[in-house]
Amino acid sequence: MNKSLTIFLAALITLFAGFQPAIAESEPSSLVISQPWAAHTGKRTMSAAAYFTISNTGDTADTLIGVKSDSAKMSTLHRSYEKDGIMRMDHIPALQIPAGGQVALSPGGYHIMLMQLATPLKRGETFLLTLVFERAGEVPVTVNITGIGGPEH
Ligand SMILES: [Cu+2]
Repeated sequence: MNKSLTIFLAALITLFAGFQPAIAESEPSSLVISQPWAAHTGKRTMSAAAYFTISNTGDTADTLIGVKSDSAKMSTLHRSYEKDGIMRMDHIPALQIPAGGQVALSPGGYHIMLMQLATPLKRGETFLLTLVFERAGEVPVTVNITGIGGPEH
């Protein structure tokens, strides 16, 4: 190796050694995700909703800012609401989980919307979601596929 190349490489290594990633480092998660479920779907159904409860046992609020899943082309956070007697739903960009508090995703309210499912959801099987939180980072969730009425049905 010639001398100038050695100096160049040394400079490069020094540069990278001093490089700090811009993203915040994840801290141990104080979030607990309980009873994740989604109802099974028919063969031609293209979308589904997933539900669970997020509890924040820590003393700092955290915010759900994204969802990822290989089981659908698009997975987003949605909120259902009723207007003029019609159920509608909206995409919401983020959901805050207060310190020491909990937020439930349940039918008629918040849910994870899965659009363009890769395969129909079969009762008794599971699929993986990755929740992305501002502080806790990525939190994997295994969702149980249940009957239409939820975990008890
Ligand atoms: Cu939805």
